[in-house]
Amino acid sequence: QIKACLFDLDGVVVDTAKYHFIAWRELAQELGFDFTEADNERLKGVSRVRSLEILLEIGGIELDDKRKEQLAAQKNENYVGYIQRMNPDEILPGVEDFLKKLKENGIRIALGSASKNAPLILKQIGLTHMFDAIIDGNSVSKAKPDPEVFLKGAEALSVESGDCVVFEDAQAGIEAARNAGMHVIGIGHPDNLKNADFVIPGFEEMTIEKLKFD
Ligand code: G16
Ligand code: MG
Repeated sequence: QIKACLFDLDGVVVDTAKYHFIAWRELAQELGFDFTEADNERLKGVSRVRSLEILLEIGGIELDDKRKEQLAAQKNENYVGYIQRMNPDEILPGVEDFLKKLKENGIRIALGSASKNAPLILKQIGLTHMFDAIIDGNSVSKAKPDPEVFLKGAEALSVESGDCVVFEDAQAGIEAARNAGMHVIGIGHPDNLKNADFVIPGFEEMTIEKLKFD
């Protein structure tokens, strides 16, 4: 019996990856190299600091920690400029209806995101009130595939891991959910999401009836 649903943010509730991409690409260009959409795939679900390291690796650039901190802050300032202009139209199709159905059925809802900007994004899209707990990059110290973010979510909701389902669009997030001992539904294409209970293209395909696992 499923008692709680835990949602990743970027790629599950909203597509903030496109804003991350613009902001990272601007930084790369400033540093004198190009950053493609294919490169951006490597940053999905990955923390800000680690994302910068991958970006610098792509550009073949080595910098000291102080400079890295400056660049991460600069990228974030730029990124926040984009998300400050987000609105409820950017909620991915079917998400809001599914959240409402969960509430009607007494199933608890938590956010489990790597982003430190998660509270701002939820505010901009008007969904803050739908979440019973918000666990984000400000409250975790270990990145996915470490299970910390989802274990904290379950704890905040007082629900056992085995009674939780995680919705994830990144392989590291699927692994994190598995490491937490939770069920996991992939959002996207099955080829990119190994080890999920099943994969759906989006929430228009999701129903309460599908929350049954043996
Ligand atoms: C999101 C994105 C990542 C991003 C990370 C940290 O994770 O998928 O690309 O690097 O958050 O974001 P910020 O720089 O805002 O702290 P998730 O877990 O919501 O998919
Ligand atoms: Mg994600």
